[in-house]
Amino acid sequence: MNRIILAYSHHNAELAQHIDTQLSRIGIPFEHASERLPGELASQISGSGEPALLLVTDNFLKDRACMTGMLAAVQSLSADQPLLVVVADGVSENGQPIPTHIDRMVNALQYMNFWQNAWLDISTQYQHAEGIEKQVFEAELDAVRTIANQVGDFISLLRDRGYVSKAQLEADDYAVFFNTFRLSDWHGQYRRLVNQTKDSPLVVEAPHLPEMPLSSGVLAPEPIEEPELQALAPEKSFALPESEEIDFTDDDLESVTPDHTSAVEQAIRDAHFWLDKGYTERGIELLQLASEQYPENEQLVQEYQSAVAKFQPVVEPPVEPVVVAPNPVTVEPEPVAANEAKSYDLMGDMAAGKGDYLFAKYCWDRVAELDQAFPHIYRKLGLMTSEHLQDYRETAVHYLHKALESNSGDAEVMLALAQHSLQNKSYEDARSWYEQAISNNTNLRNEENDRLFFAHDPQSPEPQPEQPVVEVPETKVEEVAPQMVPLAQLQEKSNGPLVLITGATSGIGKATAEIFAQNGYRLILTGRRVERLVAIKNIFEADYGTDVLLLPFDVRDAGAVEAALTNLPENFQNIDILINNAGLAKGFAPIQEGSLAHWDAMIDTNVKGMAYVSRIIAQGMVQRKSGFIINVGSIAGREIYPNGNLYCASKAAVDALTKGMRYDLFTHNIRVGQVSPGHVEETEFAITRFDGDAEKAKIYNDFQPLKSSDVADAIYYMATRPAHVNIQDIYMFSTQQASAVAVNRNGRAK
Ligand code: NDP
Ligand code: 8X3
Repeated sequence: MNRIILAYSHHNAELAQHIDTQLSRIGIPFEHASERLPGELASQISGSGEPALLLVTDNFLKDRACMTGMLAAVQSLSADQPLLVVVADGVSENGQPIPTHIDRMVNALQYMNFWQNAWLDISTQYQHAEGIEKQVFEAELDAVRTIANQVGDFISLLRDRGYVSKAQLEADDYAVFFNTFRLSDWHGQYRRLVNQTKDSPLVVEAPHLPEMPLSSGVLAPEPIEEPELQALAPEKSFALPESEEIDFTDDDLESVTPDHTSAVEQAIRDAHFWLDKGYTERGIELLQLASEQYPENEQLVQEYQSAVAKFQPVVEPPVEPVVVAPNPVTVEPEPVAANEAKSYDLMGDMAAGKGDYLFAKYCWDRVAELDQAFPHIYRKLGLMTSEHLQDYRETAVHYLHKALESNSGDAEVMLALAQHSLQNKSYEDARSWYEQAISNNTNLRNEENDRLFFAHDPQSPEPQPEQPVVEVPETKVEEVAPQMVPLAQLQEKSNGPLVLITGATSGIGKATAEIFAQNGYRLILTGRRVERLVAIKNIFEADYGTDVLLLPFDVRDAGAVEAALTNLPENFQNIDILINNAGLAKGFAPIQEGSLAHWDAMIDTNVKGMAYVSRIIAQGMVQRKSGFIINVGSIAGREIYPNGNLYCASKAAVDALTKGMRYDLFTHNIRVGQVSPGHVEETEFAITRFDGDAEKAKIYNDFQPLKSSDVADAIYYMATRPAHVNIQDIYMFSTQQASAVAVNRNGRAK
């Protein structure tokens, strides 16, 4: 890594230039990225592989080119691409500052609203457009809709990752900047330069940067005269191990190496700086890093322990199940989740008010996921979906029943259920719901409803209409009623087998989710890309009537895994089948050239992530004395191939974990098996392995590999054997592959 991407909206170029000017005085090389420069801004950040400083302003959050793909770009940054987010005032057209706030979810609402309105404006234009112009508007509508859907998540992501204000950036001579990019030595140089500049401006004042057009790419750092450099004594500062430093090439600066004692002192000083300013997480992290590096230093270890004892409860509030406390005053709702639920609720109201019912459903679904007990949420979902989203009828019925769980006498909900029953030709149910509805609220009784719901009751005292208003067959109730009983169906479905699939956003995981959805299973789907999960859920609900719970989390984050899996809604707690699929390969290099970040990503995801998820799910399975865990291993766990080193090691670990878990669980009546495929296409495996390099990722062009659906098939086969059969491993290749290194690449066989 040789540069830092400085990304911003062109409206804020002046601020970006100011930061560049300040820091390039000591040779920090920035590359400017804005929506006005060639290439999509998001891919300038994610595709570069470089660390980035992102200036988030009101202009940025309201700019289509800035926001397109930005959520995915920030999510996709690898562990060795640090990101510093600086939130700063935007600029109005007449140069006035526009404050930018993202610290509360309600702030996000403002931006969600902005994009919703933008979408509505464009859709009005779209309606009046014709021909090619219509196509342009169509593409625009898609893009703006995506941003409207993502802006809230983007702001949440920034809040989760952490950000600083412009003032915090500039505090203590850009300390946060140097800490984020792990440039402690450079911080010393910078502080010294700033002090020298103050003391004797004529000698070391930074020369003015030439007027530089923003399209100039890497801005050349202002040269610092040799004598000035020598005058800068090495700062005693905490430095991370060399391998974690960014590889800048200025030899003079690299020669500055701190001795350990002073490094420890500096680490403690820096940590106190952050702790005192309220950045407890950052302070503790610094102490932790330093004490890991110098474990023999007692003072450091003590400092770390006492900081953890003093601040940790604030940093990581323990995730506790909600319990009914004797004194309601002491049960504070978790404010962030509560705010978020409120914001999505409002967002849903706005969308429904504007007739965007699908988006309203999405928002209210999020509310229900965040807080099942959110007042009236299922009522709203049920009534709106019943009235406006015909394709979601089964889902609507599910919502309505959930609504009755919190208010069993809700007459409007009952009337909606009566209408659904009528549509399903369940005339007895329809009449029964209607009778309950009108006995709870007589205002709902009218002639038309009477005609509708009593039309097929031969016992009914009500007058039979000559021409029924709705299309109903002339058959008798007894003949048709048994055909469909939605409530019974629903109960059967919500008691049906439940499958949790990790990494369901693409490839094998997604194909596996689909085959289980097609066969009537209920699903819990996980992965990091929320928008993908939402799209999959919507399709499965509409096409297969599947009950889907989405749990977006990173399997590498043990805390997130635990929080998600130990707080499952009641009807999603008894997981019958766990499919541990989330995994990846990163890099393809001999051991001596391997990237530490790649190695960490593979071991943390493929091995530790799998273990984190299995540990929690196995606890419930042991209690229930049933369950099936299927791990997605690989040929790479069985045969080693050149340059596969750490990936192969991680998959060999999956093989070992599979066997180990089987030993631990078989006496509890739990089956454990794995599927070990060779090359599989229709996945993002290769593109991920080669860091987005599409050329390198073309590894399946000259032969026919397995398809993701083939592997899904095998998994489904394993999962559906009789209870006494445990298939331990399915080792499968395409016909044109004989081993890890023997592939017939003479063209795709038909
Ligand atoms: P994909 O890249 O298409 O799918 C990988 C899935 O894993 C995605 O859904 C991704 O979701 C998820 N994932 C990755 N990292 C994480 C993480 N940190 N937290 C949560 N989810 C994560 O590739 P495949 O479908 O090919 O890969 C699935 C499994 O199959 C992997 O274990 C892989 O090793 C294995 N495999 C693949 C073969 C192949 O040739 N394709 C052959 C043999 C085995 P998101 O990015 O949204 O988080
Ligand atoms: C993926 C298959 O051969 O690329 O596990 O390792 S391979």
